[in-house]
Amino acid sequence: MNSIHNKDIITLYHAPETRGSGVRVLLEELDIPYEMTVLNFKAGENQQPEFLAINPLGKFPTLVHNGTVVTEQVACYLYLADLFLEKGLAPALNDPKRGAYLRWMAYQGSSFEPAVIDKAFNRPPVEASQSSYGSFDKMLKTVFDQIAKGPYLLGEEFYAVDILWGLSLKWCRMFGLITTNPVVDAYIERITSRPAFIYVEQQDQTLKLAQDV
Ligand SMILES: N[C@@H](CCC(=O)N[C@@H](CS)C(=O)NCC(=O)O)C(=O)O
Repeated sequence: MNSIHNKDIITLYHAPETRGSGVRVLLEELDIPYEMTVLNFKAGENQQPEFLAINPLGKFPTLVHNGTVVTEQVACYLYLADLFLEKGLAPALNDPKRGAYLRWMAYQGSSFEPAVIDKAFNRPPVEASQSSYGSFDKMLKTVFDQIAKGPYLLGEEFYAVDILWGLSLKWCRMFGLITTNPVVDAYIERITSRPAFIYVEQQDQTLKLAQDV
């Protein structure tokens, strides 16, 4: 059964090499038709009234499905993987893995990202009990311990949550914000060597070159 029918229109408002890239990878992994509006955020196109009317934050990713606007990357992943549940990239509501799936989706946005941003800007750590992520080291160890169970974040099956983590860990490693280990490196490679990642990475390069002229 395919839950998309001819009238469904999915549009991704995208800028290359942003959090939107992972959402595009998910669209590719789902193998569903989608439209894309590419904006140049270095040129400030995301601050133009037309885009702000859709997402007042002017941020990527921004997704529109039949008029419903979804923003925040974690919400975009959850929305799409559930919308196309038959594609097997999210555990069903009654699947015992559902709790862990939601937990690791939420953890990326509510703990990992704030921790990494604090670190990137050398913000002094706050008392662990007052911080959404506790301490940076404990947060990262929690993620790495989960990855070590492998081969994917929730075990044997690849889910949308792996796209989220594979890409964000790759970027954070590239920017020197996290120190990985061989097991985590192998996980990042396992995820980001998939054809959908390679395709989106190549497409992003082309889009970037076109925007830089
Ligand atoms: N909390 C948002 C963050 C989105 C975000 O900051 N995206 C960046 C690109 S990676 C962006 O759109 N920056 C452009 C701007 O804020 O002007 C999410 O998870 O989607």
